[in-house]
Amino acid sequence: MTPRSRSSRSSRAVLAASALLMALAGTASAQTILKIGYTPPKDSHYGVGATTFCDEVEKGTQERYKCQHFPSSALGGEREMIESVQLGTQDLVNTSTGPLGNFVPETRIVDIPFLFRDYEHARKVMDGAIGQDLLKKMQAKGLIGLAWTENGFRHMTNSKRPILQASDAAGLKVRTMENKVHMDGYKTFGLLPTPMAFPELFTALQQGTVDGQENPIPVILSSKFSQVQKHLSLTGHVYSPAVLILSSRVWDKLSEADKKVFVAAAQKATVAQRKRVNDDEANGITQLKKDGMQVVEKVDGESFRKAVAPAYAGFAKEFGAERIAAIQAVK
Ligand code: EAX
Repeated sequence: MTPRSRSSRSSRAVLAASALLMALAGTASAQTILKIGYTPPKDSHYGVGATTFCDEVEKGTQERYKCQHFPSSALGGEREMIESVQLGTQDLVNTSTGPLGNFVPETRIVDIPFLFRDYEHARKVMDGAIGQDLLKKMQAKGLIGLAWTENGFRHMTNSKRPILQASDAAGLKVRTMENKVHMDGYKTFGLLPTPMAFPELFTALQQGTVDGQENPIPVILSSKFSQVQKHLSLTGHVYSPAVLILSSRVWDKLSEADKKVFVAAAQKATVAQRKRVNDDEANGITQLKKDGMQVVEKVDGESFRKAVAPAYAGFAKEFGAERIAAIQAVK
């Protein structure tokens, strides 16, 4: 063997090795890990929605995108997470509309108490032209609303007394989300609204900083509020939408094909998350009773509707009476 052929053979080997290294490095750098956060635990409607979304994105992009989950407020409350998604330091959030109106004022309209008749009505509005238009409004704020998921109809819990009608709610100090529309509405029930981020809520209930709170059954269940609250009343006083938001920093880098994958994945997440809401609504009350809660199932809803009716004048002024009417008219 001539020295020359030996050197060419070893340089071929070097080339092959470096090609292999490049291929390995290529694989590694082509995979993007997306950070997704939500306030309830992984075993909740939010976790189900997030997991469905991530599985679909992973499949649809041949694992070029994967998720890392941050459940149980590991990245902060919903306001903080929306801020981080806006900055691009967090990629995704599955959040209620609680603090969203502070970023995208147009979305506030869906937070009006007693606006939606039932789940069917609410889902139809969110999936229809009105809801889809609101998703688009987020874009100007660096937030890509991929799909409306769902939190659920909110009910009141407290440590003081059963709430059968609005007058029973009067005087209770109740934690609310950082949401002015909710607070304006709840004041008409006589409640003393105390806005607070979700991560602080369990301790506040435990220590008696507030008498009560309001949340959908899936949140009451997954956050174990039965440990710190005696009374649950099925007031269903407001629908709480949720939304899967992607940072525009990620969105802007996606190919057209990947954008379609992300949106379709979010729509599948919506179906899965709502199904879990349905299941929790169907089975959760029995569980909460077993856990020791006293549940008022037949609440005098009319007394609440009557109380909030005068506040609708203010809502009409803020959002336009015709916009409110358009939502109510969806059948
Ligand atoms: O979105 O803050 C709340 O009460 C929300 O319902 C909760 O974070 C789930």
